[in-house]
Amino acid sequence: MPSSRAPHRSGFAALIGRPNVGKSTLLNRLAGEKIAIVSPKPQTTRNRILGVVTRPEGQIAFLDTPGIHKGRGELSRYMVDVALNAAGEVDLVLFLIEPSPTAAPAIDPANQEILQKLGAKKKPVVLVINKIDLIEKALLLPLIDTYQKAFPFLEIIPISARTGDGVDRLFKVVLGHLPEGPQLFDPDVLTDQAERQLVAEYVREQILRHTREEVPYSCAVVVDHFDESEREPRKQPKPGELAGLVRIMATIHVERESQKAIVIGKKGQMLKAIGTDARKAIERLLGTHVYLDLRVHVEPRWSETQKGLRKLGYE
Ligand SMILES: Nc1nc2c(ncn2[C@@H]2O[C@H](COP(=O)(O)OP(=O)(O)OP(=O)(O)O)[C@@H](O)[C@H]2O)c(=O)[nH]1
Ligand SMILES: [Mg+2]
Repeated sequence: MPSSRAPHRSGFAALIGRPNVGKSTLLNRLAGEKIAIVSPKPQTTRNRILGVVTRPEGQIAFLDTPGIHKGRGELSRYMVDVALNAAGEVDLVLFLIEPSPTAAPAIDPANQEILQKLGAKKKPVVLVINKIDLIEKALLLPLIDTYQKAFPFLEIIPISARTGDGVDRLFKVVLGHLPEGPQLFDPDVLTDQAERQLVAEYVREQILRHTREEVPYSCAVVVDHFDESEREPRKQPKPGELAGLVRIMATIHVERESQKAIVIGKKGQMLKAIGTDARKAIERLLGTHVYLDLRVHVEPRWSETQKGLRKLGYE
């Protein structure tokens, strides 16, 4: 490597913020692949999700996290713990906010509280103002000014995770604050999630899309069987083509009979729609044909106890 080249840098950066500000959308944009599910509903992400971005000048391991919120129940406590623990483990925190298109550029109490918690972690923090595609440019400067006065941010970077505006610059700025060092992950590694986990998340994404009110918060998806015996591993399908077959059985756990009835729908229509949309997305993910068998099971109050969470894979 010529000596004039900048040194190779690497490290971990956590995406932290309130629910729905676009953390997972940003992770997917950075990684160039859909490794985290996204929805217009808050509290979509429930676990820490690794997304490794490898470039010639360096490698950043991003950790997407659940939105920090005040919610009742064990699941909310678990999610907030996951996020704050991730913030404590990384080299640098990316604190994401979304600007209000109308309100004065004040820091809302929820973000003030998160900033206090981040301050206690004593980690360098970059403020990322996301969704700038939604606001007038003129509103940005007063917002930056307000936040700058409230916290010693390393940098403040406006982006749109949806359009990609500013995301490349964000990567470069973050990398510049990471230590010199070798690659931490094999360059082929994109995430640490197993295909089974991704499949369960893709099914949950369709439940979030198709249902409303409490069902999204009360559902959990577990893949029970993942049969790859007809996968044809040697056959590399061309992009968009499917080769071989993967048979998947998954259970959608809800907390009440009434929720089960909603997820199944009249004459099974809802479950069919969820299954069809999930299958198509999973086929694109795996590059194989997919046979997807979904069942619905009532696991009373699973989100309210540690035991219930563990039973459904949140630990
Ligand atoms: N207009 C616009 N919408 C965005 C942008 N980034 C994310 N969104 C939308 O905001 C919503 C929430 O996005 P997510 O990526 O799921 O947000 P999150 O912060 O991961 O949410 P939680 O996982 O619930 O904490 C989705 O409808 C996204 O499409 C953006 O830059 N511009
Ligand atoms: Mg998310």
